[in-house]
Amino acid sequence: MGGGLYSTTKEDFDKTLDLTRIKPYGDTMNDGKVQLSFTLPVEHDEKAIEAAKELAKKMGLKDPEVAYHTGLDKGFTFFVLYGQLIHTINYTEIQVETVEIDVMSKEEINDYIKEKIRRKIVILGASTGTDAHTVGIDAIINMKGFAGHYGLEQYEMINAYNLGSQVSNEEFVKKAIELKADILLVSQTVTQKDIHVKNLTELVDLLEAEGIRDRVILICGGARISNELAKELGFDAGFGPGTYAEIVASFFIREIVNRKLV
Ligand code: B12
Repeated sequence: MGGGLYSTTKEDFDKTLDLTRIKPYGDTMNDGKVQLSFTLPVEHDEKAIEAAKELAKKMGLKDPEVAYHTGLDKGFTFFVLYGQLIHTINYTEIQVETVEIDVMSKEEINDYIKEKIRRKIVILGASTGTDAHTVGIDAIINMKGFAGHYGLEQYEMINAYNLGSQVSNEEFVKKAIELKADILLVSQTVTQKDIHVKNLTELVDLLEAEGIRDRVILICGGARISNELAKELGFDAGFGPGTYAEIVASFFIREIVNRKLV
């Protein structure tokens, strides 16, 4: 019966994985299939749908299809499109700066502090500026932790203070001085118009102005924070999604010892 419309077998599909030329995977290797969504500031009509397709083509999508469209408000239309990306990238040339950490358990962290630091360490955390998102910083600090990983408040050798959200940089620095904090943990979730960059840079400037930047380990985190960005902004490290208390603690306890801040 072969040769008909439905006679394709697995063998007919491209299976070549070339890491120097990778593109998105939909059903089969190298098909380039992607889904994307965006809003255009125009009325919801046929012309808008055509405009969305044209834009998708300019983005490098072959045969774009508008799978969903809806008027959001007067003069705004939302689209979901499918298409095949024509571009590839060389995966073997990509270099990412991550924090290389040998992650310790809660018990190992407490033992390390007892043995090498020989006093409790003080941690101060907050979601700063206008940022109202608390779940990230709570996940790291609050006793119950996140996804089965206890937060820093559970650690016998750590005194953790969580100031919550919308804490001004001034207030944060004031508290850091008052508590003689060893570690500062800053969470930034909202990145619209690069507000996080402004906020984080301002904090570094304030710490420098108070003469305490070198006396603390300064760490930030959030869904769109990378170690690379954090370092660029003058932080010691940055952590993104999937971070747990023990990961960041494994970093900062070693950093305290390495920098002789004990
Ligand atoms: C819950 C939520 C809210 C709640 C927050 C309630 C609260 N008490 O936190 C409310 C309703 C208040 C809210 C408001 C807004 N939100 Co909101 N919100 C979310 C939502 C749905 C979940 C965020 C969350 O809790 N994630 C779970 C935690 C565990 O993840 P996480 O923060 O990434 O944390 C992990 C890591 O990043 C890391 N981490 C985080 N912080 C730190 C800090 C340190 C030191 C370390 C080491 C690690 C670390 O560890 C954590 C655990 O692994 C997201 C969408 C989404 N699904 O992600 C939008 C989202 C974050 N919100 C968004 C926006 C735009 C807003 C508003 C501006 C909306 C508006 N127009 O009013 C306001 C802003 C208010 C303000 N002033 O900040 C955008 C942000 C876009 C951007 N990149 O800027 C998102 C992505 C939604 C979207 N797709 O548009 N939001």
